[in-house]
Amino acid sequence: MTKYSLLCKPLAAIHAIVCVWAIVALSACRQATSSQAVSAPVSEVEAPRFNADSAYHYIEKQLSFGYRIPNTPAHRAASEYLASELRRFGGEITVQEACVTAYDGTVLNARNIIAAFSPEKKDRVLLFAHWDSRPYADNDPDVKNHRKPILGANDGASGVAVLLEIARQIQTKSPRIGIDIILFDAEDYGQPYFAEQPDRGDTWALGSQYWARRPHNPAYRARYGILLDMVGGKNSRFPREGVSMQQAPGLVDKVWNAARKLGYGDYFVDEQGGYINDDHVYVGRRVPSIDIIAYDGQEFVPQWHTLDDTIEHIDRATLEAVGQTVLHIIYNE
Ligand code: AHN
Ligand code: ZN
Repeated sequence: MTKYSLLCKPLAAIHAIVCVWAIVALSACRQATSSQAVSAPVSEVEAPRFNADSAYHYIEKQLSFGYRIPNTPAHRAASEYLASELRRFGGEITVQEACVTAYDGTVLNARNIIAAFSPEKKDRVLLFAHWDSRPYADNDPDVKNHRKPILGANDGASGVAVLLEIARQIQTKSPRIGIDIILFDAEDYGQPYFAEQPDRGDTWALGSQYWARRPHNPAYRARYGILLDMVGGKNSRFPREGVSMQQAPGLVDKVWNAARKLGYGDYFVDEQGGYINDDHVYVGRRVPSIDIIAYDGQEFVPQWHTLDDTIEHIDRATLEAVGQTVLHIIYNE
């Protein structure tokens, strides 16, 4: 059974959010995951094998809908597909209709797609990614493409695909804890450089901002959250992201140590990354969260916000490194 939250009232979408994300990051729950001990032994429970072919297929399937841009038929159709897959894997589905206002005043009918696995369990972990794709290729080498939409094979679809494959695995063997998966909408509708409006600074991650203000369940709790963003690029590197280190340093240690022991140390490098304004910043107001995101210290992947963010640049090996690591973590809670 799917729960739909109330449809939007247009006026409710006019809101002023005072949001300085660097401050949020500094003030967010610092010690919440300090009990996730760095030195905890890994590998007591063998996690199921993550199937990277399956995850790759979920990327192709998302791209087959076209651009997943809010207020378009392709976006709506993709949302139905994602909700139905998560339901098929045994998730209890809530589609949160979120009316949010974009940088240019456009009211977006956004949808956060939420799946609860073993909803009766009190002890829970939250996994999340964004499922929308960016309307602007504003980092494309050709300036003529800057107002064209991107397919978002890596930026969006890769994280969702890894979570769909994890959901499929959960159905065959249940971890001890309950898992929630949230696919956030309207992450990538942030203000482009060519916009005339003054930059409010909070125009990214609109779906997760909405959820942080109005979670689908007001009493929602989870031990911690893990965001997957751009987890399918060839030879990607995931340094320890700055906001994650502030919000949940123990969890960062646990995930990066597990990855190294599983043989994925070339991906999960022991380096300090930048501070990324992403869904984990806003989710972090409720649940201490980290971001696994490809970043080379200066830039995201070369195809980031370009027309080249396509399936040709997706590498199954990276999907596996991330998927297997996250499976290991959740099966050892
Ligand atoms: C900004 O570019 C402001 N934040 C990175 C978050 C992002 C964009 N993730 C994917 N696309
Ligand atoms: Zn993006």
